[in-house]
Amino acid sequence: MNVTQKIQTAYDLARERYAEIGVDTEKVLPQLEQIPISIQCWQGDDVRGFENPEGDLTGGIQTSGNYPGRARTADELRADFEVAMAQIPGKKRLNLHAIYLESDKPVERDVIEPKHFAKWVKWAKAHDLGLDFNPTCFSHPLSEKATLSHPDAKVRKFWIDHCLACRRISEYFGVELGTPSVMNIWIPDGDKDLPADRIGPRKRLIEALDQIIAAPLGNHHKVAVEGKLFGIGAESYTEGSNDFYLAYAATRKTLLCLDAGHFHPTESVADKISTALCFLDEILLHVSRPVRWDSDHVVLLDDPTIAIAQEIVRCGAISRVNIGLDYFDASINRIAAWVIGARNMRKALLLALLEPAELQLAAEKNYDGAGRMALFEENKSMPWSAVWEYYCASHNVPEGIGWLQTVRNYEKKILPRRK
Ligand code: RNT
Ligand code: ZN
Repeated sequence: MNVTQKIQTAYDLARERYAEIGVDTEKVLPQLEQIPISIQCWQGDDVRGFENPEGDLTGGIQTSGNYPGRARTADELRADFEVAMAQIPGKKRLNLHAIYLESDKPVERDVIEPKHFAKWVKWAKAHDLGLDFNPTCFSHPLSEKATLSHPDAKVRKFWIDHCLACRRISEYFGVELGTPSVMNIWIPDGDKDLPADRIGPRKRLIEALDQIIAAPLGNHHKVAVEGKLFGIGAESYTEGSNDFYLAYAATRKTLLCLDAGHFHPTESVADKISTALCFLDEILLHVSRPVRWDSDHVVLLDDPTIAIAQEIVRCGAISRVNIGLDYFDASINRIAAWVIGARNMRKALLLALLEPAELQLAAEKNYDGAGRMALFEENKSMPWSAVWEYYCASHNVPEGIGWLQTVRNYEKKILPRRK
């Protein structure tokens, strides 16, 4: 316990204020602590992985910036992640991509095996982390034109086999770590310009996905599918649109992944959560921050992020929404980027749990629009930060910006060695 008198006093006052609006902070905090956030490994090394770290990042996603200190090996990535983890309160998972395998000799993606991830599993066990997974259907010579929807059956088969291999690895994670692993399929397939045939590739994609999910593999992993509106170089068409995958997930009983950066700027991603939950048992989120054409800026404590957290809580769906982060920023300290985004997601969840839900619902039931609006607005100035500081301090995580010094000290110590 690192709770100073100042933090305790502020918390006691805040707790009383929340009690007045029917919120029990003592009940909220253990709940908050238990919500897992799956943190993306790829923030630590600009989505390079260890299959071919010098190769180009393709598939219409990009990291910009050349901040020094990128992790070059799995050991470096793990060491960096440990520093980040210590600054982030609450239950955490790590989200890996297939290219983060560890092997002495090159292994083609269609034949990767659980053994290539054995070191990750051992480390995850030691740190009480669940592992999630992703086939890597980009940054590869065979992904240049298309992957699961490629017109050439041989190329399609390569990617189907890759996804099947990934399902075995994801299942292995789930078995070993005792917590189901979510395996998310995202493919970059699309077109820069107006296609003459939009339905053919979509039908091929359905067929490929059906083959991937046909193999029964135990129930320690779950498959999710992630849609996207457009990518760099695929501005006019992506066959794996949100509509496509929503229908696919609903008819096949997979999870749907909603990436906050994959929609039109004026669409509310939060609003999609309740719709998806009406038709699917579970969903996956890639919490991210879209900025103009980029879908992957560091997550801030902004209105869209708070709205997402509110929807999860308001829908009573904490156990049905797998929260993952998806952003990659190479222009700032990468460990700090991890910490800032993950702390913000946790703060958004706290804000959502601290809402005066009963009062809000009562106002709505009475069609008391002014009352509901007043509650929403007054809630914004409630002393939630006192609750946050108490929460962090009581879990031995820095309550404020103190974490940055730790990250900077680590940076000073390790950066010179990574030139
Ligand atoms: C790309 C998707 C996808 C990737 C990661 C690296 O637009 O969001 O989730 O960001 O798989
Ligand atoms: Zn994503």
